[in-house]
Amino acid sequence: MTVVNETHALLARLGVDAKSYTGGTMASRSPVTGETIGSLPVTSATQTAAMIEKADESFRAWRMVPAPKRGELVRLLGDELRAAKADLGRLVSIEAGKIASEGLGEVQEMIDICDFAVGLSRQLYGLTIATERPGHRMMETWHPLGVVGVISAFNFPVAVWSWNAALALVCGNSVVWKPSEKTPLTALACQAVFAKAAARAGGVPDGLSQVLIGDRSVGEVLVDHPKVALVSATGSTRMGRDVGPRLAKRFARAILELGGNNAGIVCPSADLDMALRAIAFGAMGTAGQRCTTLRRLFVHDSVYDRLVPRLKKAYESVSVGNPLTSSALVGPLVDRAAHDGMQKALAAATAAGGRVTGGARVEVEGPDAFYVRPALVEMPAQEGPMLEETFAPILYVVRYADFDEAVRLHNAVGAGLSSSIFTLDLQEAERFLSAEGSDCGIANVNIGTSGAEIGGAFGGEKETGGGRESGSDAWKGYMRRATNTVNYSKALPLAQGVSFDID
Ligand code: UN1
Repeated sequence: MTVVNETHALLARLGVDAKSYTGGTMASRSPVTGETIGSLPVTSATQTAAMIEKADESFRAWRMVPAPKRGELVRLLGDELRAAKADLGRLVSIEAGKIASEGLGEVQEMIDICDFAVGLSRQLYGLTIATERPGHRMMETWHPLGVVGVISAFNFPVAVWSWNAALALVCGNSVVWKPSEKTPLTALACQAVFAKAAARAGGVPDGLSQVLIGDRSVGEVLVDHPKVALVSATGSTRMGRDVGPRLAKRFARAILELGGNNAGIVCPSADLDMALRAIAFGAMGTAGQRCTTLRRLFVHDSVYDRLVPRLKKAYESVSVGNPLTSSALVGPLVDRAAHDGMQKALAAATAAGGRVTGGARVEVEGPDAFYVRPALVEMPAQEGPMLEETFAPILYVVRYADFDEAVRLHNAVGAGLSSSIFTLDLQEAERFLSAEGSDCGIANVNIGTSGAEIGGAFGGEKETGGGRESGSDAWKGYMRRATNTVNYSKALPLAQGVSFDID
């Protein structure tokens, strides 16, 4: 079966109407072979505005549904995702180029966040706070926020929507999603799976979850629309620099999950076998196209010559291939631009004195598919392209002698998403996690930078945008907080001892 035939068979099984991916003007292509797998009708600006109005209406009904009942919808969504896991995971592999276990893993991440959100639907707690006034009670109440806009990137085409949607829905919001124009078919599939859950749940208002198909201009309507209370946007720092100020201008909320330039430090006491595996997955997994991909590595002088030659060997031997027909560990880059960006960064690294292992294009599926051998670059110092995120499998390696200097270099980039240290020394580990250690939103010990679980808050600092999605108390970003003070006394004492007596 050709890739396009398989795609259409999967979409049909997942419940997607063929009209939504045939005969339109926006092409979806599979990075696996480079072939066009769908032609989608685009949502116009007028349609987008009408959909947002619909979502607002839907929100007004949904916010009155008790949260545990809202949780029941998300439970059924998780149930439908379990049933659809194999098909949806395969579709992710086709449209985003992920290897099978990563395509399936992404759907598992969706199932996990649904389970988390179901529990949360009975735990949207506020505090009760001691008041200074007699006969008074003070408390916090969390209310639904409104229409939540989601803008997602190609590299996690379905999981990122689910982190936002599962929380937003139990919190009483409606969701309007603008997926990456590189991965619209997986978005249509999620919407079809959602529709199945909604039909089973019953009583779900129309327009509670909607998908916009189009490019940046469609996203801009979402960002600028006065009825969108929050936009959760995942993508480049450049995109965030545009979206953030636009939202701020109209005082809408933003959850930004932008670029990462994640690093690891390998200390003298590190378990090198463990570090090797963690580095290999972190740097080469998903062909280097995760926000959390390991991009910089600082290796202590005393272990450099034991670790780096082994790493090089792994780079030379890792299997690169078609993720649909082989068990290769590294699939394709998303497109030509990704490939060109990688080659440009490698040229700049060479010019800066870097020694490159790997990095060349690998012929797998013809001229329109962009497979590469991951690149390991030994750099004389942290400079040039190492300071930027290049969304491709390039790992820059630098030697260090002094722990404080390694931490300083670690933090000396714009982004602040994920980080890790490999050490068996308690003091080094704790210092890395302390206030003077890693400045990232995620800091790990003896684990790579990527592959976070949904239970923790996900996101980062500095140019990563500061937003948090997924677990912990990230749900609070999707609700509005009201402070309520109730006077059950017969007097009216004023706070701070103020007197204001009228006769
Ligand atoms: C992303 O690349 O945008 O931690 C998200 C990870 C995944 C999520 C990555 N759970 O690598």
